[in-house]
This record gives sequence, C-alpha cells and structure tokens, in this order.
Amino acid sequence: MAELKCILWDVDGTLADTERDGHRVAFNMAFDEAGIDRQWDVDTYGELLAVTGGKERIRFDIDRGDMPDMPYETIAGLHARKTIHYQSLIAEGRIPLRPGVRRLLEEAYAQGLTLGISTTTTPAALDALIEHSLGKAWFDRFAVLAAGDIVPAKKPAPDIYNYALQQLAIPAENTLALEDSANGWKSAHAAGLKCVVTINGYTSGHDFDGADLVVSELGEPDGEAIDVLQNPHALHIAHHVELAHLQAIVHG
Ligand code: XBP
Ligand code: MG
Repeated sequence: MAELKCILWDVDGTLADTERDGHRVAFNMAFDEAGIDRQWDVDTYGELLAVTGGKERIRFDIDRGDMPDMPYETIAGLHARKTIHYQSLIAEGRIPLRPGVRRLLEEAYAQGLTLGISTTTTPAALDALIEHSLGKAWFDRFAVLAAGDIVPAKKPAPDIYNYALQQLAIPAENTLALEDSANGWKSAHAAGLKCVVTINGYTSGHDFDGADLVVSELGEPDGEAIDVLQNPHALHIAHHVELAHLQAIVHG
C-alpha cells in the first residue's frame, strides 16, 4: 500500500483552459505578424493538439501542407514571438484557473505534500501562468518545474515525468499525476504514475481507458455534482474531488 507523497500537475488544460483562448490566439498573432497566410480556427487547433509542443505543432502543419515550409530557425523564431504574445494574453488575466485547482493545491501544500509541474509547455509560458493566474508565491511552493525542451521527447513519452521524479527523488508509486488529455495520461502512465484526468472541451472525446479516474473537473465543495466518466476505483466521489480521493487512488 503506497502513500501519496507527491502530486505532479500538467499545465495546459489541467491548471487552466489555456489552449483555445491562450495558445491558439497567440500562434495566430505570431503568424499574422510574420505575414504567414495561416490562422488556426478552434476546430483545426483541436486536431493539432494531437501534436504536443508548439514548435512541433507548426512543423506538423507544414508537413501536411497547410503552411509554407520554413527552416527550424524560422519556426523557433516564430514560436518565440508566439510565446511573447501568450505571455501578454496571460498577463491580461483572461485565463482563470479551473475549478478546484487552487483548493487542492493549497490543501496539498498545507499537508506537506510535494508539488510539482510536468508540462510540454515552454518555461516562459508556464512562468506567466504561475505569476498571473496562480500567484507568485507558487514559484517557491512547487518543488520542481519540469517544462518544455529540457527532455528529448515530449508527451506522450514519459520523459518529462521521469525527469520530475528524478529531480524530486520521489518514487513513482508515491506520486499522482493530474492531466487533461490522452497524450498527458499516456505520458504519466508510461512513467508508472497513477493518474486522474479532468477533461475539457478539447479532450472529452479522448480515450482514457485505464486511467484511475476521469472527471469533468476537480470541482468546488459548493459547486454542482461533477460528472464521473470513468471510476474503476468507485470511490465516494459525488460532488468534487478531494485530496482523500487522490490518496485512496495511490493507496490502491
Ligand atoms: C500542452 C501542449 C503545449 C501547448 C503549447 O502541453 O501541447 O504544446 O499547447 O506550448 P501540456 P508551447 O498540457 O503538457 O502543458 O507553444 O509553449 O510549446
Ligand atoms: Mg494538458
């Protein structure tokens, strides 16, 4: 029976719904600014989310013939501009945290659990979200910020979770991942972590077969009952996800 010692959080789609009104808009601003005749609409961007990483996503769109070809350096420059636009959008405070995120983070922190970030996103984009949506105090409360290109392979590869676990020196069996997408869940699972999934508009149709719990959101105690889509552990989850539920999942 394992004890829950650590929670590793995905960022985009899990901490906050950043993709549609944040990353997507920022990519389009960068394309427009560079004179590239391409805009990613909401549905197209949903398809493109199958490819993790912004630079990789642009490359994919080029390879399938929907964007003019350009060398890696140009893609990297375009992506750097996209990150600046994203930072500005986040600084405007237009992307709030998802329900229950702050509650669970604060409760876990107060109980002395180790908290970390494990994301595909560029560090500068992560920093903007921490500063403007979570609050600067969280820079010191997360024991690891594992993000972006620090590992060779992005999600669904397990690399970013393995990196975070290595930095923390905490075993996988004592750690739970919070994710929102199939790529994220596969990455956590491949690293040997239990995983709770909070779906969103872009990921509700993904296949999470084998995930430990799939819910519509973490929810607030006074909120509406959450929709439990998959719950093999059949715990007492009716209205919102509590730390005790996460502990019970890791205990097995
Ligand atoms: C989500 C992603 C990222 C973002 C954009 O990652 O796939 O690529 O869409 O990030 P996660 P960058 O859910 O693991 O946080 O443009 O900064 O690469
Ligand atoms: Mg995600």
